[in-house]
Order: sequence, then structure tokens, then C-alpha cells
Amino acid sequence: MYKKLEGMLNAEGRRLGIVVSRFNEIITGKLLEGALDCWRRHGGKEDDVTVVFVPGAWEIPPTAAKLAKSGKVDAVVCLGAVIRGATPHFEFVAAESAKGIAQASMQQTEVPMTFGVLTCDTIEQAVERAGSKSGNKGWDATLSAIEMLGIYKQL
Ligand code: INI
Repeated sequence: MYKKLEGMLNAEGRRLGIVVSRFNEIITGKLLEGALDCWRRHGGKEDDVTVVFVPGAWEIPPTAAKLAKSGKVDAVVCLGAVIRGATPHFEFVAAESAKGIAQASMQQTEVPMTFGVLTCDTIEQAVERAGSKSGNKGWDATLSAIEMLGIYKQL
């Protein structure tokens, strides 16, 4: 019989860090609301949440790495919204933000880090993922962080 490790969905007594970008705030504000709602509904206290606001998705990875390193939080949720514009700028910001968050999470292996950065072709797609038709990706990223907290504790 194998030894099974899995995370429970219980945030009681845990400290959460959220890094959220201000760019496309109409969307990222909704992702943040979803994240806080998920945290509370899984037994987490809002007093145990630190929210760091950064200018854009580009600034999320180094900030998430620093926050994870600080010893002040048990998990980090990264929230942002990169929406395609008329130039290739979107491609660079989206790719580097995702790559940077992946790198940060692999370097700071004591602290689980989850990815709630939308990369969308249109504002409508972003709205759908920030509390309407397709749920709220801030909520989902926070649920994953809670689950990972339980797993990391056992590893
Ligand atoms: N930042 C975002 O978070 N979303 C975007 O859609 C976006 N676009 O498309 O430009 C964006 N750019 C800003 C970038 O993240 C940095 O804040 C900026 O380049 C300063 O370093």
C-alpha cells in the first residue's frame, strides 16, 4: 500500500501573502476579492493576509520571491491581468511574468506559490475569469495555495 500525502482545504492559523498588480485594476480588484473570499471560507483570517500591490504583472515575480523569503507568510498567491493590445508588448509581459513566477516558486521551495495571472486576448475574456461566466481565477489560485500549504507541511 502506498503512502498517500494530500493537502486538506483548511487555512486556519495560516498566513497568506497576495501579490496583486494594479494594471487592469478593474479586473485585478475582482481577483483580489475572490482570493479573500476563498481564504475566509476555508477558515483563514483576513488579519493573517498581507496584500502587496505592484504596478504591473512584470513586477509580480521579484516581489513574490521577496515576500516568500521574508518569513512573514506561509503561501503566496500571485494575481494579475495581462490583456493583449495593439503591439507585441503583451507577449513579453505575459511570458516573463509567468516564467518569473515559476522560477520564484522553484527557488523558494519552503513557501508554495500559485499563479492567478490572467493572460487574455480581450477584456471580455478577462471579465469572464474575474467573477463571472468562468468563475474567479483569484479564488481558484487561493484554493490551490491552501491545498499546497497542507502538502508542503508534510514533505
Ligand atoms: N502589465 C499588466 O499587468 N498587464 C498588462 O496588460 C500590461 N500591458 O499590456 O502593458 C502590463 N504592462 C506593464 C508592466 O507589467 C510593467 O508594470 C511596466 O512595464 C513597468 O515595468
